[in-house]
Amino acid sequence: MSHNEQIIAGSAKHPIVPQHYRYGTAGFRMKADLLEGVTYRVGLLAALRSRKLNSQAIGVMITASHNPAIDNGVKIVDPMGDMLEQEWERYATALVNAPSDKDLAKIYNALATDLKIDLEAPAKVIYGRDTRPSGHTLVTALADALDATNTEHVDYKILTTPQLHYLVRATNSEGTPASYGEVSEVGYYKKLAEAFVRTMKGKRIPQVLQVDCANGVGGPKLKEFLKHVPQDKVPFEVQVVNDDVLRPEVLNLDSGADYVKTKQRAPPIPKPQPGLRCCSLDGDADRLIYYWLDPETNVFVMLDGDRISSLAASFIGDLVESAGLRDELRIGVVQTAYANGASTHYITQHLKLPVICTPTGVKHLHHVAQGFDVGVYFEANGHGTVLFSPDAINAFKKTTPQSPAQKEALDTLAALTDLINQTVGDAISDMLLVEVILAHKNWNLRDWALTYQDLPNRLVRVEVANKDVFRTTDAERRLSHPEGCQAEIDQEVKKFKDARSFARASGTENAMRVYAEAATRSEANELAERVAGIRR
Ligand code: 16G
Ligand code: ZN
Repeated sequence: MSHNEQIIAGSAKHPIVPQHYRYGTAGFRMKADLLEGVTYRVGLLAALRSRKLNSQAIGVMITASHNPAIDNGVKIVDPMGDMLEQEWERYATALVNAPSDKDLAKIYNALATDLKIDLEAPAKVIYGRDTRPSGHTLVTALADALDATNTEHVDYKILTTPQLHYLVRATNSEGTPASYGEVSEVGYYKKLAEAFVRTMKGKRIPQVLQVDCANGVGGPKLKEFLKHVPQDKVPFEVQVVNDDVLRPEVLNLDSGADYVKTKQRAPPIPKPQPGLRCCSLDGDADRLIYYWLDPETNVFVMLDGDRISSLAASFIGDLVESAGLRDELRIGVVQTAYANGASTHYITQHLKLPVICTPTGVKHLHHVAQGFDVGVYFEANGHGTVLFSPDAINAFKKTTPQSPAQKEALDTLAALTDLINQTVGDAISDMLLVEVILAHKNWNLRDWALTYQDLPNRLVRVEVANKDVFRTTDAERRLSHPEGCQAEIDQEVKKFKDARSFARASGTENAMRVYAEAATRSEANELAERVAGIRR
């Protein structure tokens, strides 16, 4: 069979359900039964991308993160472990929407011609999936696309999303001076465990940490990670809860980082215990939220992505200062419009660090963070990481220390560059980072929460006929369309103290989101309702 015949035959085995598909913020994500044909076509695109980029390995991750168990999703990972280049999202959309198997082959060939891709060049794609049962079928469709295009492929089976990102970068940097680590899942654990022990420096954490894994892939992977930390070096007791991956229906059910962040309360199971330090991962372990019930007041206190971001910026900023590198390295924080105003104020006024606001979606934050030597980025929902530039890594390793304190700071910074996942937000790695910082500062969650006080806020989802009429500007902080809408929002905001509000179209569902914050909870609620009521 010719290439074309193979592509057409494969596509006939994995038919597409006709409807309009779009490669969005999270790749293609929807009910799993719509995704088989989509995944086949994504496989074709991943093969093209590898051939375009000198046969480097491209990743494909099959997950629907915090969504319900019946959903699934598929997204592409670029060679350095970052998200698919934006320009290519259009090509993905074009391929997936091909009306017939034959049209698919035509579009595939046209893309190869337009992008000057040699279809005979070698190509490599590696992939993984979360614990959703539908992942099996989707992986089969993907593998068929890779066989049809004569692409080498490696199935890493069940992984967290950040583990796949790690593996893509490790594969492409193997044997080079920029090697990112051993090319295996175990290599990932070894790298993190070694860096964790190195940054902890023998410190012990007296309190237990309870980790809610949303009954997703994070549970088994976290337990696997802990086996790689030498027994005598485990600095704390970890209780892994909600780690049932055998009953698919409980995935993300009343648990996980998204539940905690949106409901602003602890999962009902296990029963919340006052004073217990807790954190939650999401279904594919790339988001992290901390919380506890303050034992003195019995009030639920949440430490979200903004808190992790400001904690990391403060700790790393101080280390860079002690390392004598403050004038050499540019440190900055990247947030979205959802960042609590109090966190932005704390970072700019107290930490004296610049903050840049970008549109929602990790790819935007990641890209801007790359402009700093130390770029801290987190979405309020707990997805984020810290990026170090080659200059920064070099400075940490090559600077000759003039004092024990400077040496200590340089060593810790160097270890942090290994502890923190440089490809994408990683809940396990971020959790270790938070633990290291709290241990170094000798803080409990109350100390952390006291750094600043969040402004009360409210997020509402608004059903609209067509979300696409709502267009934003200024990093989603203002509406440019429909005309006049923004003026009405401004009018409402003016009526409240310390208030801010914005409306934006969701990138993952057909709905609008309205965010409001104000001096008191009731004012934040009222402002959100009023802005949500502005319809065109
Ligand atoms: C996706 C994004 C997440 C963002 C969310 C916003 C990635 C990996 N994920 O889940 O970062 O917060 O979309 O959803 O970029 P929305 O547009 O529906 O509000
Ligand atoms: Zn996720």
